[in-house]
Formats: sequence, C-alpha cells, structure tokens
Amino acid sequence: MTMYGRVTSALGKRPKGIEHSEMRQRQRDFCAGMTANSVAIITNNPVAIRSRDTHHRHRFNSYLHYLTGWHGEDGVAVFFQSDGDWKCRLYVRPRNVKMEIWTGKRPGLGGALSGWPVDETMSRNDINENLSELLNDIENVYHIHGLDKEVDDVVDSVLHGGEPMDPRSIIDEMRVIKSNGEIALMLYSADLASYAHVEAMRECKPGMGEWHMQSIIEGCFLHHKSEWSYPSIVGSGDNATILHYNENKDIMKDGDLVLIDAGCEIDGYASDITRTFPVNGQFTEAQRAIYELVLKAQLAGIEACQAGSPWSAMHRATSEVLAQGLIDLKILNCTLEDALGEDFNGLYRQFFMHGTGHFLGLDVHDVGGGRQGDDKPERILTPGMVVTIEPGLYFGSWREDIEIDRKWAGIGVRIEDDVLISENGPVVLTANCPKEITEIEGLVGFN
Ligand SMILES: [Mn+2]
Repeated sequence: MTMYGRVTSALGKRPKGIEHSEMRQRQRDFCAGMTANSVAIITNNPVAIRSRDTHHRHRFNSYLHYLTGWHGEDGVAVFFQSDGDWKCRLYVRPRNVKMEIWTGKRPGLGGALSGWPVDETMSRNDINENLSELLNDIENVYHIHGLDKEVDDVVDSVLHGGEPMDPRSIIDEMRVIKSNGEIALMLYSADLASYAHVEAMRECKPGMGEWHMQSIIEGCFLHHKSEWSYPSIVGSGDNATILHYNENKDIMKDGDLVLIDAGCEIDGYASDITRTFPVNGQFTEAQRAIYELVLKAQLAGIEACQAGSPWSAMHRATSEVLAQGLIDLKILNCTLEDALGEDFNGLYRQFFMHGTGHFLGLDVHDVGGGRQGDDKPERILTPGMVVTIEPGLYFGSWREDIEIDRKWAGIGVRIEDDVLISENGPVVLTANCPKEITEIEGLVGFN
C-alpha cells in the first residue's frame, strides 16, 4: 500500500469532467441572455510573477472554464452572431515548436477546434486587429476588465470611453444552480478533502508543526491529482482565533486545539472543510463546552438548508444557538435579545464575527451573492445550490477588546461542511469527515 492508500481505496470512481454537450448548452443559455447586436469576450486569468522570471501556478478563469473548458494561457472566447446564429470563437496560441520545447505542447488552432466545444479558432497573435474588426458596428460589448491588458485596450478603443457590459450578470445566475455533472464533481472533491482531513487527524501529535498538517492534507490532494482550492489554514492555540491565518508556522502544543480549514479542487470544483480538534486527542472541559456549542449551531444551520427558505435562515439558525449558548456558559451576561442584536449585530458578534456560509462551486466563495453584507437581494434556497455552513467561536487570548474568563482564552473553533440544497432536504457532501466528539477522540493520534 502506498502513502495515502487508505484514502485511495475509500474514494469512489473519479467522475469525468463536464461533457462538451453541457458546455454547449451553457453557451446557448449565456447567448440567449445577451441583448441584441452584442459580442461577449471571456478572457483567461493573467499570469502572475512569483519572483523574477518564475510565475505563480496559473489557475484558469472560472468563466472561461465554465463556457469552454479551455485552460491555455492567453485563451480568449468570443461569442458573436453570424447569419442569425450565435458562434463561439476561441483565440489560442498557434503551434510553435521552438516555444513548445520550453513551455509545453500547444493544441494549436486545429487541435483546439477538434478538442474543445467551439465553432472556430483563430490565432491569439492576430487578436488585436481581428477583434477590433469584429467589434465594429457592435452596440454592446460584454467584457470583464483587468484580466487581459491587450483585450482591454481593444475594447477601450472600440468603445471610445464607454463602459463594457458585464457578462457576469448573466453567467453568475447560471452558475448558482449546479447540474448533476457538477454535483458529482463536487461530491468527489468533498470526499477527497474529507479523507485528507482524517489523515491529518490520525497523524496529529503534540510537538508537530502546523505545516506538517498542511503537508499531509495538501500531499493527499496532489497524490490524487488535485490541489488546494484556497490556501490551507492550520491554526493551533491562539492562531485558530485569526480567521485568515495561513502562515502555518508554529508548533502544535499539548493541550491546544488545532483548527484546519482546507479544501481541494476537482475539475475546477471546490470543496471547503473546517475541522477543529485537540492536538493530543482529548478535549478539555472548556474546549468541549465550546466545541459542543459550535457543533449544535452547525447542525441547526444545516437543518435550515431547506428549499424555499430565505438565505438568512441559515445565519439565523446558527446565531440563535450560539447567542443562547454564550449566555448559558456565562460568557455573555445579557438577554438573548441583546446578545443577538436587532440585525444579528449584537454582543455575540464579538466571538462569531463572520458569516455562516457562502455559495460553493468553481470558486470557493462562489458567484451569485448570498454572503452576509453583500448588496444583492436575498436569495431563496433552491435545489441545486451548494452552500457552506461554518459557524465558529473565537476567544483570542491576545484580544484586548473582550473580557472573558481565563478558561476560554486561546480557544478557537469552527466547523464547516458543504451542503447541497435538494427537494428532500439538506445533503451534506462532506459527510465523510467526522465531527462528533467521540469520533474525533477515537481518531486523533491513532495512525
Ligand atoms: Mn468556507
């Protein structure tokens, strides 16, 4: 058995990527949403410099992937009308053996046309002239600025200072509801991340580094031809009370909790899991009390994931449990009303300062709004949506703005699962990642 053999055998069959026929349907739906006499341009993400001539690993643009499956840097998809029909043209880099020796083989124009769901291909080298010509006499150009400088310049010169329309207003709505093909990929992504978390729990021992947990989890992703969908957070002790801590540089101490927020990507589709457990495998009384409260809130949040409910039902459910629990534990000395506040902004927010969840999909914080604080109208939960439920409580011992009993200091707990909204109630995609106290105490340190 190789490293991660346990994970490999637990994983089911990896689903195939999204079918070209499904991408064609997405293209048709997108084009149907555009106004008459328009052209839409979808570019790839830029390449970012890591150091001198070394680049950050490139991640394809989610919109380009969604519509065409194309990943090649410099790829640009253009949707335009010709003889009354919408066509998808893909600009790609032409074959060039001298360059390919260094940077890898390219499908070229012919390979892209036969291997991807597009109607025609053209050379990226000619995009300047060629695209200007296509945009002539077009009233509306859909384009996202800031990703591809050369394309931005073409669009600017054609629009003469006018603003392009935003293609996201159409595509985001489409991406909110996941198809069966997408759900299969997300379930696999959730399984892989679940098993990776379990491996980290099994290996965990006081004295190990936070980075060791990170390496076990990310190694497991890579071993299964996947990669992280966002930088992994491994925070032990007080580090767990820093929401976006990802330096992962400290030694995990006996008696501390460790919070791990890590997920992976399968064919672009993200999973997003947080688990918190004792480094030595045994919860202290104080840790147990906070953990049980967060778990109770999390289960209430999942139960609130019912088709037809408003988005805020999830946050309401977790918040009510947490606020009451903080009063019961005498961490808050006030009424439930004051703890919750008028608009979920009461005293409990000192310890639970983020939202309950977000959409999940090709982007870990997926498009379509729904997050607390955004200005979009409230969503109604609908079958096919995938959300995260991730309440937490954080008692940083370093915080000067709060007054709490010493026994809570340095405790940070978050529990996060990925949940599919369905006609038959919530489906927890990350159900293979244990979170009950007895399960955790029976796993941590037992490799
Ligand atoms: Mn999340």
